Amino acid sequence: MLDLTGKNALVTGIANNRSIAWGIAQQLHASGANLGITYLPDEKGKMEKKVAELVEPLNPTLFLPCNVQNDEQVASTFAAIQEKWGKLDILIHCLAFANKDDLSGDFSNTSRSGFTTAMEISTYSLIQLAGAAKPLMTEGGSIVTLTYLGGVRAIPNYNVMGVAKAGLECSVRYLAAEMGPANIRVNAISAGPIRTLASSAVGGILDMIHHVEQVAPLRRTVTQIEVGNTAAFLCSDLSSGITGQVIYVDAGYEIMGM
Ligand code: NAD
Ligand code: 0WE
Repeated sequence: MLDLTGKNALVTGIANNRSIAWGIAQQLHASGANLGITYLPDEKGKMEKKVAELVEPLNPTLFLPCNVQNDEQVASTFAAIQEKWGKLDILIHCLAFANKDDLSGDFSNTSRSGFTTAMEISTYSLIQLAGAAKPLMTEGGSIVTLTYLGGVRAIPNYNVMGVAKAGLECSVRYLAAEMGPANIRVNAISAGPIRTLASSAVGGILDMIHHVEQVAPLRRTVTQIEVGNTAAFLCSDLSSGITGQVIYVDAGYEIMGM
């Protein structure tokens, strides 16, 4: 059975009740995991308050600010895990960012700084967090990140994020190869389009969702909870033979040619 009792899980990427990370956190909690939650801090402390209220019912035993562009915040996050938990079993990497200008128009207009930003926050952060998690995963572990089909196919407007996701999926393979001997598994979930804070800021997302509803074998999109259930599986012993993979949770859309 799917049982995560006794497992310590760090979940990044919760911004609100539509976040994919929120669906994942709920399903890890339902499976018995002990949760640590990080949030992206802002100047006014609004995000801290909002996320704290949201996650309270999941009884997190760690709640920390962690902007992946800030090395000190990343270091204190893992220092707190070491101090409070002693070991880490599960890391959920569920964050991405590109400048809005780089998510429309000609891909060939992508600036050097826009490319760097997307790669640093959306791709390097997995390598960074996995590297910090590795020494704490003393009894093995599971690392799960979120990707999108735009890393494999040319999806209109996904542009520089597609390059970032291709790098992310490749990083999953290199991290899995490195960490397998320590019984740390690394996998990605490729989710179909879901309305979230990040996706709603993108023009045309509703049309894309409508298209998926017509074409995907299941004739619908997926929910954050369905992604959360696959994440719980990938974090549990039920998936003990799976590493380095990209698993599609997309109502089957990826298999279709027309
Ligand atoms: P979301 O806006 O709820 O989550 C994105 C998160 O990234 C936010 O919590 C934000 O605070 C965080 N973030 C951004 N910059 C950060 C930084 N510098 N440091 C720390 N955190 C930072 O949107 P979401 O759709 O739930 O996105 C989560 C993940 O799922 C992303 O990797 C995204 O690419 C992926 N994904 C989303 C969809 C979709 O359609 N929504 C589909 C496939 C994959
Ligand atoms: O990965 C994503 C979202 C990525 C994202 C979204 C934003 C919007 C607001 C990264 N950075 C930003 N920066 C902002 O300022 N998805 C898979 C959702 C998504 O985004 C798209 C999509 C889909 C689907 C962008 C263009 C086309 C399709």
